Amino acid sequence: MSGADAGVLTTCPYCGVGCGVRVPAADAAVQGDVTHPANGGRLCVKGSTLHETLVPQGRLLQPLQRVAESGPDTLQPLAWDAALDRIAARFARTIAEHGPDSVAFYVSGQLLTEDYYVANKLMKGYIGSGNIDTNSRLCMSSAVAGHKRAFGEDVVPGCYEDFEVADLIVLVGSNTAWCHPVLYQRIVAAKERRPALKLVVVDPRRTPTCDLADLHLPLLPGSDVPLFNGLLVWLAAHGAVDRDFVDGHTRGLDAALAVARDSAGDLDALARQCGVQRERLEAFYALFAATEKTVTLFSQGVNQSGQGTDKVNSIINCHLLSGRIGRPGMGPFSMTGQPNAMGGREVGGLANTLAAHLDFAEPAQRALVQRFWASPRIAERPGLKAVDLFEAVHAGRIKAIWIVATNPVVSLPDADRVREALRRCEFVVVSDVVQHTDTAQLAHLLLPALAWGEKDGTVTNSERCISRQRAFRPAPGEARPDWWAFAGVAARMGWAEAFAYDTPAAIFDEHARLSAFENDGARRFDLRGLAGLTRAEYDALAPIRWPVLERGQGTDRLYGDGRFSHADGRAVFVPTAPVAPAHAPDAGYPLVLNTGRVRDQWHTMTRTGLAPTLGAHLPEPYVDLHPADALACGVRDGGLARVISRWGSLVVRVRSSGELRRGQVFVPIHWNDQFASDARVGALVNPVVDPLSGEPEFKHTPVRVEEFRADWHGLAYTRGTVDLQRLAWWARVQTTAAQRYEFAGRGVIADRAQWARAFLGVDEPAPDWIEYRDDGSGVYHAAYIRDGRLQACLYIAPREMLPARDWFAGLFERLRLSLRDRASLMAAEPFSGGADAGPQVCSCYKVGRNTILKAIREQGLSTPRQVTACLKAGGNCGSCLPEIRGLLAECALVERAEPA
Ligand SMILES: Nc1nc2c(c(=O)[nH]1)N[C@H]1C(S)=C(S)[C@@H](COP(=O)(O)OP(=O)(O)OC[C@H]3O[C@@H](n4cnc5c(=O)[nH]c(N)nc54)[C@H](O)[C@@H]3O)O[C@H]1N2
Ligand SMILES: Nc1nc2c(c(=O)[nH]1)N[C@H]1C(S)=C(S)[C@@H](COP(=O)(O)OP(=O)(O)OC[C@H]3O[C@@H](n4cnc5c(=O)[nH]c(N)nc54)[C@H](O)[C@@H]3O)O[C@H]1N2
Ligand code: SF4
Ligand SMILES: [Mo]
Repeated sequence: MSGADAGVLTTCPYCGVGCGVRVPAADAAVQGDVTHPANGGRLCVKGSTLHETLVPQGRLLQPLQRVAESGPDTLQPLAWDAALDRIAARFARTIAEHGPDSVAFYVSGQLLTEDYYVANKLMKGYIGSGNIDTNSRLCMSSAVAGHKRAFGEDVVPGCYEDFEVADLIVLVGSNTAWCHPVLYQRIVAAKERRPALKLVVVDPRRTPTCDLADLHLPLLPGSDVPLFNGLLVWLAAHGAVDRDFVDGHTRGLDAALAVARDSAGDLDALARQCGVQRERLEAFYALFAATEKTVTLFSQGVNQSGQGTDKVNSIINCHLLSGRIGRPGMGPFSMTGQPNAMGGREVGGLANTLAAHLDFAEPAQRALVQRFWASPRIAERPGLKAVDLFEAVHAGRIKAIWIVATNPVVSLPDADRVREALRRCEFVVVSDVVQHTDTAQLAHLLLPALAWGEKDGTVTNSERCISRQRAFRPAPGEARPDWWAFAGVAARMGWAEAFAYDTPAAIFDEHARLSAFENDGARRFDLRGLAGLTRAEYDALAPIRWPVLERGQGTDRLYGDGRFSHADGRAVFVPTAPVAPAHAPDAGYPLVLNTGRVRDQWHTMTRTGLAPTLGAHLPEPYVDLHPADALACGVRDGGLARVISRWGSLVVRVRSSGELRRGQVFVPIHWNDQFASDARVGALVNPVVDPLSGEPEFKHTPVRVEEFRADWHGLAYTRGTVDLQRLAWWARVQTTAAQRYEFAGRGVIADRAQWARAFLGVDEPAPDWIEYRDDGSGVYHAAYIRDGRLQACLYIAPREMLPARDWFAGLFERLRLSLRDRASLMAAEPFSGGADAGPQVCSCYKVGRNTILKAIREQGLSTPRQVTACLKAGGNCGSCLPEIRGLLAECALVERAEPA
């Protein structure tokens, strides 16, 4: 798939949509792959800025070990051989002294299938413990458990085309517009072609995904089970039952319906329980009942809950009752988060699954896997799930852990305890592509991994489509594939022959053969048609949906024939009784904290944080809350607030977007110690998990919000580093040529100029330093210029009286500052070169809020299409169209309020 014309075809390493990417040349901007079934050439802003992340900054380039003798936190390079020797020896010794369950791997849905397969085989088949878990525990495990209960296997029955042929799409707990933008664009395009296609969003927040929704149900957090139980009862009562399907292909309806009837009550009670108007509830139920072609997509608002698995089954129950599954345009659809969340499930990367959709529960299945691997032992029982696994590290039961492609000190609940657990752990190995992460800081040994563009293998997206990630850049420094590191340790532990892989193709072949091994069709996950590929065939592999029973023939949909994976071939209705959240709000912690994603950042920002285009949309960590709650808590929009739970706290900017109802707050998950002084929201999250799946309740923690008092506030842009110790609070973001810092401090600064120079690290005796000061008001502006180029600028003010800032970054790109530029810097206002564009709305074309508002007002624009025609904004990935529509509405409101 490489060639002078085509460039290299590969797959986006971000979300589970799994878009195909074309790389025309190693240093050129990437494009969408028009031949890929997931995206047909489209990319969202994260995908289209991938080249901005291919930078050497921050890369981990050689194995490093922490040496205590040379003082705290000293890292010394060591050779790969020595590093792998050390891991193998340490793991072997720990296992010999304390047994196989005293060690663990914690891996990730961002690994390639080949990496994942080798890690899982080593732990379960050779070390003989189930203690390998993955960040997919935090993401997909409730969907996995729900699928297994209902279908007998972890299968997503449908495919993306179903969204285009459906007549009703229900999005439950999914901010699709921001988190799965290309799928959302496919939905938007389908709705434009066919306005009769209805869209319902079930989310406590009014997210950008609600923009085009025909109906939004802003349900109370956690009330999905009663909502879907109510739907089940309604469908049964209103004749929307597929009797033949239910009788011939399912079991358990009566019990499920009885529980649903018990819990749902009458419609008024149900509406109160869910916090939605009765009319809206009825409208949703009636629409669902009347629409055969219905797809229900669900994501983290469903999975990440103390009752996540029941939420999943309450949705699937409704599809089973109406027989809407596995046929075009209908079915429950679990959207995966990470690029290879699905691949990890195929290899059995979760602690409670074995491999290739085989399980621990059946001795015959354990024996099968052991026979295939010809391994000395096989784990006898499931290992510890992520939250319990880190608890075991904390308690000292797990003494050595290898963490690969995930950042648990940020992303697990009760994250300060996770940090403490790793601090106590005797031996922590971290494999990552970057050197500085909150987790890497606690590693005894750091291993450099290949990043996107360098690694080579396969991933599987939400619709079971296996795609190649191909390398198009050489490995930098001594970075190596993760599978190679696992195989190297295995070899040193005495299992060289079983791990003698020379290429990812060899690993994939073994994985495909295992899926087919003694598989008479009982396991739908079957890649027999992909076994025995030559190296060249593997390299050229085109995207294909599993099961693949014949070479080149994928499968669009499963279960359309009504034959499920349970032994009796039937699907199961699971009774789902509603359960109250483990921790309810009370007087001390009156608000419910919901956490999730923003449009332009990916998780802990190790890669998207490098892209200036992506930092411009929402540059600071924030807490979003209702204006009335803000007032009650004594915080202001734009001010700083401390958010506190029983488990931890953080300090972030206050924002009242209007998306939240009273009683709820939202904090994004991305910021961490590398990007802000105090913004790891994981520290606040209650360590409550779903009893079946072990997936954490990330969307519901009681908190309170207080003002964070500071005596002065500041803003700085610099090409260099700053002295963060001088600040009470800070957050940083990458702009084109400089880092931007927002900050706040306490106490009195005696000499502002001296303070500013020390803060910016300016130690030249006579720098080109310009400043403006107003000692009466406490305002201070300074800029530092070298050889005509701007090096840094800084603004300090009491309260948040800081200048509009989105135009500063451009000054760092000038080769020589003009007199006007210097004057602008001191006035903190652009004199030339256009006005302040305002915060970025369209990241693809870099169009700011002020520019859009001005065009709307001055040119009388009234539709997003006109805005795009005028400014290009919204014309590429379309993720900003909801915001553009919002700005149009804002202008229309103002016009109505003040008629000309
Ligand atoms: N931009 C961006 N995209 C991403 C990612 C990223 O980091 N950044 N990460 C990827 C990954 S790994 C994942 S898992 C996906 C996640 O994709 P999503 O699941 O769409 O994202 P979230 O923001 O976690 O949460 C989804 C929604 O659930 C809602 N919610 C909260 N509580 C409830 C509830 O009780 N019921 C219901 N019905 N809804 C509720 C929240 O308000 C939120 O809007 O995104 C993927 N895509
Ligand atoms: N409060 C709250 N917490 C959450 C969530 C939430 O909604 N709310 N969502 C949860 C979900 S769904 C998810 S998926 C997790 C994500 O959380 P994490 O997995 O912890 O987040 P990432 O930043 O994606 O971490 C991936 C790490 O692997 C590195 N990396 C990238 N590629 C490779 C590679 O090929 N090899 C190696 N060795 N390293 C690599 C990156 O630099 C980064 O440090 O967060 C979970 N945590
Ligand atoms: S939608 Fe997801 S897979 Fe597609 S380009 Fe965007 S981040 Fe990448
Ligand atoms: Mo995820």
